[in-house]
Amino acid sequence: MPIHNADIAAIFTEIAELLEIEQANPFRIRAYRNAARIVGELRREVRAMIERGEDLTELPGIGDDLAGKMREIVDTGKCNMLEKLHAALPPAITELLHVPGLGPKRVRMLWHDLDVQTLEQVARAARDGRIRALPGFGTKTEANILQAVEAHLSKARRVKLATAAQYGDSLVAWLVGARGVERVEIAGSYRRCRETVGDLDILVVADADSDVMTRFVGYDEVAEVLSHGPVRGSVVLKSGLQVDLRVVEPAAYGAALCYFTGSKAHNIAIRRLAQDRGLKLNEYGVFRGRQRIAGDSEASVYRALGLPWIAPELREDRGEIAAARAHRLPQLVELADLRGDLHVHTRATDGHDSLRDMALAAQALGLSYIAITEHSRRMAMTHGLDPRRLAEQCDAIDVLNATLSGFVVLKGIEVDILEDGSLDLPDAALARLDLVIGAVHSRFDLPRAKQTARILRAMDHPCFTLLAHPTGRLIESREPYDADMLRIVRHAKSRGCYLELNAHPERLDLLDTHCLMAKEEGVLVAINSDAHSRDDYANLRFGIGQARRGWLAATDVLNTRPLPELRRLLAKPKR
Ligand code: DGT
Ligand code: CA
Ligand code: CA
Repeated sequence: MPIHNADIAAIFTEIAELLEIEQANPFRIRAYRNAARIVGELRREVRAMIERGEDLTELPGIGDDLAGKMREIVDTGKCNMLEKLHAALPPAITELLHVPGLGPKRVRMLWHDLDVQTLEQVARAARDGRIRALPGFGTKTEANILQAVEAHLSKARRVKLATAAQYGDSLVAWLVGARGVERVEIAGSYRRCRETVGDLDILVVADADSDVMTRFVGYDEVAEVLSHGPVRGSVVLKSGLQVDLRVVEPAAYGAALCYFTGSKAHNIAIRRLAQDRGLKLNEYGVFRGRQRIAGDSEASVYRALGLPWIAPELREDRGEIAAARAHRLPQLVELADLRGDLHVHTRATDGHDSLRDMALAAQALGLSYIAITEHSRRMAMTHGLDPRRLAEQCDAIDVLNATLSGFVVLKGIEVDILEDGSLDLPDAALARLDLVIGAVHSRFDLPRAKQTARILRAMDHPCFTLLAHPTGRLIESREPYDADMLRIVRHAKSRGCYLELNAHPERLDLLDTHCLMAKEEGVLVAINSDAHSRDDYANLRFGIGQARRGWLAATDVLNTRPLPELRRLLAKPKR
């Protein structure tokens, strides 16, 4: 079975967690956690690297032992060490770890001191008041645990878009190889670029005698076949992701694509529109009486309803139909519109590649500039820059720029916004830079008024250009901090600052609704990769998806500007 990076990362994370429960050596635990992060963020498939005979130990933090385990996982789908850890611990222990607020330390105590091994047992122990008696727990923690366990028990698992893309891309490649297949498209929330997807909905156009359904249920990664008929099938992959497949005829392809792309709310709204015109719309086409008048392409379906084609990312029933009717749909930004990337790390801090390699890789992708924006000194664990090291990097950038043609590296910093809204580096150090990205990396817990004031004050700094990952959330694992985004957007406008849409798959921050807010307030958004290695530029694709969900056109995006115009926008006088 083809193993993806997300599978390897999940195994390493689980090993780290189980080692922590076993109270193993902290360095060992850390090594697995780091490896999980490195592999998880790697944009090249490890499987392909092994096939090409590349040396895995050249990846940062990966020694012989971890490289051996990666090969073992790719070859066998399993890791002997994890199996051994599992054998020594109760089976549901991993699930306990996935409840927010239950780290390895607490899970160990629950297991050791109360002998609870499953989520249901934890809930019962909480209801019986047995958890509060444990050292360091108390009634409040007990109530929180109960709430989290109950929420976890009822919540269906969703998968991050970038992870779904790994599974989806290789399944599509497999299906395309079936006999008589004309096209394969992933519809559903995936096509709408939602930040997480519940399942994949795949649409196939194929001849009547195609073997695509057999090939689908016979895919190596299938763990369970839920249903299997001539034109529809459903499977669960070994990763837990469900995939629904529909085979359609060419004449109905557009209507089916429309139907299965959704959203449900959008579908309902356009079906109503069809009814108003005396038409019937369903997954097979648009019908007048019994005659099909459209359906082979999406454009034909929308045309029959009197509308221009609407991009999938807009189909959430958030005003796109009225906008389409009024011919006021935005010309949405595309990956090819980006001229540069304004948030890039190198191995001077926690990145993996050199300054020069990061520049050359961006140029190879067709970009014409990047900004190097390392962490500042407060981020000690990333080896953040102090004024002296920042100055050295600026000198190195000057030297590099002299050797490049048709490409420019800008000088920047991702400076910490301290709790009081001041910046983590002195003014003199910031003054030499082309742009200053400010970021909140601490005190996510400040009350709303304080958090908002902190960010507004940071923007008052004359050097401040761009607010990094403005909400601070991590998808499915950390809530946004509490701040007044409308005030922040308006303050950015008045101070000549911009907002970032950070394209890192864990972040996708700004949220889509904030993109629209920024657009309406006239604040440009920078779609940045936050690349920590050359391969991370690939993440820009997901940032573009999120920006499109937020209705952004190329003109709403800062880094679609050619360099001279960008420089003018960055140098805007501030007071
Ligand atoms: P997900 O999978 O939860 O991330 O979200 P979707 O949007 O992919 O939803 P899913 O997989 O349940 O269904 C795929 C599409 O099928 C959905 O976007 C719209 C369409 N669909 C599903 N159920 C209904 C329905 O009851 N009515 C209508 N009009 N469309 C539906
Ligand atoms: Ca779906
Ligand atoms: Ca589905």
